[in-house]
Amino acid sequence: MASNSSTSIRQEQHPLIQRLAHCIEDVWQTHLDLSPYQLPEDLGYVEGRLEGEKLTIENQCYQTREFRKLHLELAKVGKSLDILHCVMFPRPDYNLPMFGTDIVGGRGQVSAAIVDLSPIAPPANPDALRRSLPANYQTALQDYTAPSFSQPRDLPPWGHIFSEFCLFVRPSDAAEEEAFLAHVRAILELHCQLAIATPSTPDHQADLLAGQQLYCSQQQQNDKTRRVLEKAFGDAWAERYMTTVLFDLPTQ
Ligand code: 18B
Repeated sequence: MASNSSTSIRQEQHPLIQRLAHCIEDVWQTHLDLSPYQLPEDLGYVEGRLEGEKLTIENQCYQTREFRKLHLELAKVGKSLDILHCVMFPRPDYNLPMFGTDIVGGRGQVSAAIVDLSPIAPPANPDALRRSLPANYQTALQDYTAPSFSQPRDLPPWGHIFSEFCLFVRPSDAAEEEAFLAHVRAILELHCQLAIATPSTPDHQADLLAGQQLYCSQQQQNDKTRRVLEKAFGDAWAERYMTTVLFDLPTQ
């Protein structure tokens, strides 16, 4: 599945990132029927320079019956920063949450590891602050015990898009890295299994698109991501990349 170039960047990355990338591809291939997805031309493999260090980005993208876009991205900034980014965008005629995960590591240590199934549908109760997960996801996630970590991290102000089940930590040792990997695999398998069992319901598309729009506009406010891209490629390029590759919306 991986191209030769992605094999090479991967071999140099933090072991947790290599293993998570492999895990995501494995779960996708096992559970989903993948077709190619065309990224904007010139944005599949990108190189820039960040304060003298080379920034390399490699993207893999697929689509399926239920998902408009499955995006797995690996990025490397010199020897100091390794990043894995993955988002699964549902088609708007499927009432599914957004799966997202991000790992940021450098110099042997992972500083941020986050995974969530984020709610997209309008809240069941109009007074509720958060959008809501489909009932079958809610039940499955309530029944599942997530591992605990010694260094949980606080979400930034734009992070209200995430669910109550969001896990955001700094893994403190090899055992916690292992636990994070197992947790992402469990969440991803659950998501793929529930997604393929979910029927298409065309009548909620406008609401579901609005939910994805909110998710993307909040993620676009992540200044830490933007800064890395701006320093290597400039402001306009970073804006284009964040809105067309990382957090784009369906064109319909
Ligand atoms: N992200 N991340 O994907 N980000 O893309 N990421 C950072 O230790 C990149 C997602 C998320 O505390 C950091 O603080 C780059 C998805 C959250 O203010 C850096 C790319 C999710 C934070 C980057 C990338 C997500 C965060 C700082 C493109 C969730 C904490 C690391 C390849 C589903 C934000 C640190 C905060 C942090 C960089 C979340 C450097 C360049 C899908 C919440």
